[in-house]
Parts: sequence; C-alpha cells; structure tokens
Amino acid sequence: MKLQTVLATVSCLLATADAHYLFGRIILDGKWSSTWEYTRQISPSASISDPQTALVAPNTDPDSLDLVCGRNASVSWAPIKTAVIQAGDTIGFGIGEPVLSGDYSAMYHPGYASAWLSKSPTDDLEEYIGDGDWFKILSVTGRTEQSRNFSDPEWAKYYDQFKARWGTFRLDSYNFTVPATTPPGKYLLRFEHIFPNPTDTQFYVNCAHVEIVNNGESGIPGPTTKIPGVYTRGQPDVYFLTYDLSDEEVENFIPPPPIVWEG
Ligand SMILES: *[C@@H]1O[C@H](CO)[C@@H](O)[C@H](O)[C@H]1NC(C)=O
Ligand SMILES: *[C@@H]1O[C@H](CO)[C@@H](O)[C@H](O)[C@H]1NC(C)=O
Ligand SMILES: *[C@@H]1O[C@H](CO)[C@@H](O)[C@H](O)[C@H]1NC(C)=O
Ligand SMILES: [Cu+2]
Repeated sequence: MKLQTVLATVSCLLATADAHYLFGRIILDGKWSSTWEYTRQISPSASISDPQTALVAPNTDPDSLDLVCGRNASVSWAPIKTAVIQAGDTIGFGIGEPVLSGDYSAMYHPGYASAWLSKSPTDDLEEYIGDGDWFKILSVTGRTEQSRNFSDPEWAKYYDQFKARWGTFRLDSYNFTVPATTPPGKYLLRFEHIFPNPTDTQFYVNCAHVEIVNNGESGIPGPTTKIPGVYTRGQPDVYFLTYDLSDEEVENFIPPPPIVWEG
C-alpha cells in the first residue's frame, strides 16, 4: 500500500506538466456552446512558453485575483454573450479549446468540483469584477450518476482505483440545476475544479455571464463568501494528497465551506 501510494504520486507529478484543462464552454438548453462564447477569456501564463499549455495551466495561488474567474479574467476584456436561463433549469460547463493532445480532454486530475453565482451590482456584467458575495449551487465530490462508467469498454482504459473514486474524474463536462428560487438578475456563473495537493493545489476556474429569469418566488441565497478569501493555503480539506484517503473517506469527503444553497 505504501509503495503503491509512492508510485501513484510520482506518476501524477510527471503527468501534471501537460495534464491541464479549462472550462471554456457552457451547455445551454442541452447544447454545447463554442469556447469563449459565454465564458470570460483568460490570459496565458507568462511563465510557460508553449501557448496551449500556457493557457490551460491552473492557478495555484488561493489569494490571487485569478481565483475569481481564471487568469486575468476578473476583468472582462473580450466581448462575450450573456446566457439567459430560467431559475430551476439545467446548465453545464464543458472543457473548451485548447484541448491538449493525448488523453487530457477531460478533468484529468482527481478532485472535486463546484459551481457558484455572484450577482452583478449593475446591469453591465462586463464591468463586474466579482468582488461581491458568492454562493455555491453545486458540489461534486464522490461518484454521482454523471460519473464515468469505467466498466464500459470505452472508459475502462482510464480506470484508476484511486482517481476514479472522485465523481468528476475523466468527465468532459458537468450539468447542474440553477436553484428554482434564485433571485432574477445578471450573474457571474463560476465553475471550479480543485486538484488537491499537499503544497500546490491546482484551481481550474472559469466564469460565464448569465441572466437568470425568475417570475416566481425568490429566496435569499447563502451562506456567501468572497473570492479570493474562500481558501487559505494549507487548509486540510484543500491541501492534501488524494491517495492518502481511504475509499470511505473519499465517499464521505466534506468539501470546504460554504455549503450549497439549495434554493
Ligand atoms: C451534460 O449535458 C450535455 C448535453 O446534454 C451532454 O453532452 C454531456 O455529456 C452531459 N455531461 C455529463 C457529465 O453527463
Ligand atoms: C490582462 O488583461 C488586460 C485587459 O484587461 C490585457 O490588456 C493584458 O494584456 C492582460 N494581461 C496578460 C498578462 O495577459
Ligand atoms: C456500465 O457499463 C457496463 C458495461 O458496458 C454496463 O453493463 C452497465 O450497465 C453500465 N452501468 C451503468 C450504471 O450504466
Ligand atoms: Cu494538471
């Protein structure tokens, strides 16, 4: 068991140079959008020379403004559309270009995902830098009905007994419901996939512009938090080695606060 853990860790670190991804597309009315059609463009990492790798590289600084919507995207600097969605309806995020060659066109790393909303104080989403209150509307930790079926011959080759315990492992998208009592308005809709590591946890984050329509009852979303500020370097539910958890611990894993607002 000890040796297995060491081997698995080494292969993970070797793979991380290329094994990155971003969520440049949304799934609206059951259809995949184009990359950056509704999602804020991000900038390449200045420290990586290959342009594709530079774009998909994750943020590893929990205190950076890049934690809001991805690298250099707390400001909206390229025109995008606003997706109109009815409170209670389903929306999703999907992997966008560039998709790195090889086996990486998916949430390649083990870890957990979440989706968040933050209401723009004005009608102009382009102007909103995401410094208001955020609430969580989705949390995926262990396996769900959307998880890959690794008994299926198409996916069996990607099976890994440690990584497959996490619900998003090897998925190229995730769909979820906007709570039915979400107050109407213009929002940043943020998707986050976290690959925990003891020292440099990777944050994969992107944001879409959405207008939520709700002619019915509105609730009071909460609990809320600020981003950055939601995570502290070293906090044990963000900074850990996934291989060190037992199957039961992954199944019962409690993600970092805040809890999901169900509406
Ligand atoms: C999310 O929905 C889209 C559109 O129906 C679908 O292509 C995709 O496979 C779904 N994702 C998952 C993980 O089920
Ligand atoms: C960040 O975005 C600004 C526009 O807001 C752009 O002018 C600048 O070049 C970008 N920075 C990097 C490092 O890509
Ligand atoms: C998973 O795939 C196997 C093999 O194709 C199939 O027999 C099984 O029904 C699938 N399970 C689910 C939950 O779809
Ligand atoms: Cu990676």
